[in-house]
Amino acid sequence: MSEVQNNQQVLLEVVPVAGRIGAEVRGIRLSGDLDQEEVNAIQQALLQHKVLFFRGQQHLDDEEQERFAKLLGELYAHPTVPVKEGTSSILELNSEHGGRANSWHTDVTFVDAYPKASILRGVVIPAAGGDTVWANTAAAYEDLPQELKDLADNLRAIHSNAYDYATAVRKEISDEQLAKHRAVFASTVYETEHPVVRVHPETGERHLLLGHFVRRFSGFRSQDSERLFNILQEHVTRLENTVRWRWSEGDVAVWDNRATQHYAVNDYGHQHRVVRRVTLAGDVPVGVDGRPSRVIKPAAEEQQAQ
Ligand SMILES: O=C(O)CCC(=O)C(=O)O
Ligand SMILES: [Fe+2]
Repeated sequence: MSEVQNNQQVLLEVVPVAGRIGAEVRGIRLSGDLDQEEVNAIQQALLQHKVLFFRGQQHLDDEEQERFAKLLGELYAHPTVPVKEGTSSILELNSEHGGRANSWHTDVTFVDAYPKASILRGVVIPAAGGDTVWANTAAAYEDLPQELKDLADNLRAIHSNAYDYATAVRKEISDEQLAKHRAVFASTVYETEHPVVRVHPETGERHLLLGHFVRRFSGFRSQDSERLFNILQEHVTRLENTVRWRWSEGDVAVWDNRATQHYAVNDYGHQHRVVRRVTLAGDVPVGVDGRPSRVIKPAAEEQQAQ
């Protein structure tokens, strides 16, 4: 057993929540003042369990959430959605302003170096409903028959922020609000080609890299793309590969965004729900052939102009 694992055992109580993904971490008060051993133990637990839950962190405010996040990596601001006022990187999802992420995705995969992790804090939580579900994209790959693995290993997919918003049921917000949200979210159109199987830079595990930002597979007709996407994506979201969290105010979830997809269940009607997210800078994925992702939009000239 490595020293880090020893430390993890000594410093943190890590209790798995589901069989294949997710663990609750007990006995730690999150802050920007954790020591290096504690930070290492959290990083190790995160690689192992892919999403960690910390209850009872009501003492955190925006600033302290960012200070804690900085211990795990470099803060990353969303490329199009403005950060919450007074913060350097916080994205607020407020149910009253259309912040209902009820479709399966990995955060910000329309850029090449998308975030390596997200840290989400429950601020206002409905009395019932509003759970979040995460899926293990390595288990999804491992479940595939060898022939499908071979196929996926060689596929590339185009991800874009100009995706089909109408696929998520958004009856709680008006068409006007939806149009406003879309105008901000896709104010600059991003398009990136990623390998469909990403090799994790720290664990070496293979992951299906899909989710709702995928537009099509490179070189495929759209109908073929759609059918094949559904086959692979359904392996990700099989209930066996998921963990579901019932939030309380003050809970914090940290996920490895290179190893998971997530879905915010929109079952709480007009009750208020607010969560605040910090993301950490990630690196450019590589496929099993070692080929990195490739930016398509904005084109190099446009990037310089911005
Ligand atoms: O509202 C949630 O629980 C999750 C929203 C989401 O997709 C995110 O924070 O990245
Ligand atoms: Fe998300």
